Amino acid sequence: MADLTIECVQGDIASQPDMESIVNAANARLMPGSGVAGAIHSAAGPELARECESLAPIAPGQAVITGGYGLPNPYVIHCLGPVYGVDEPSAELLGNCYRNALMLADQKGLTSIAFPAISTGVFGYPVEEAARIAVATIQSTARELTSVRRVRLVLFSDHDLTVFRNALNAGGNSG
Ligand code: AR6
Repeated sequence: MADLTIECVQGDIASQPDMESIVNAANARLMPGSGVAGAIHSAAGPELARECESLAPIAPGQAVITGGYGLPNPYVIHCLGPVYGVDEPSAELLGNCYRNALMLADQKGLTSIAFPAISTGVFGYPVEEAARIAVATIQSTARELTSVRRVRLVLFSDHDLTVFRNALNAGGNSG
């Protein structure tokens, strides 16, 4: 499809009220953790963990969807990123996260989705490589999307924002 907007912003994934869905950098059990998973579960409240129980465990690259509960977003899409150096092939598994999350949002008829930098925290994925994979996968999946129109990449640090913006610019987009 023609008109997919991809943007990079600095911020907290749990504070993106204008997005219909946000992505959780989950663990296999879909339980609250640190980083992104901690922020999402604490904002959503305990009902999110209860819904997650019936969907777990998930495998690296997989995505599942739940409600957002106390979050400002109606939906959360939970992805399990690869642990860098452990889950192989890591680039393919990380790409699968972005692709599967986008396809799931699209199947639900959602128009917007916000991603954190999956796997680049506790799971140790180098941010430059992760940014290239994220941008390339979003761009290559774009033509299959029928309802998703806006993709936001939410980066926690200044440095990560610069890296993702550079990857997006190198890929021929602005943001
Ligand atoms: N909003 C946006 N980005 C954030 C936030 C936030 N609130 N908090 C951290 N980041 P991580 P992973 C950045 O560790 O590597 C969890 O405990 C962070 O700086 O959340 O996929 C789960 O339970 C980093 O750049 O996810 C799993 O066990 C990026 O988000 C495991 O960690 C991802 O960091 C998942 O590890």
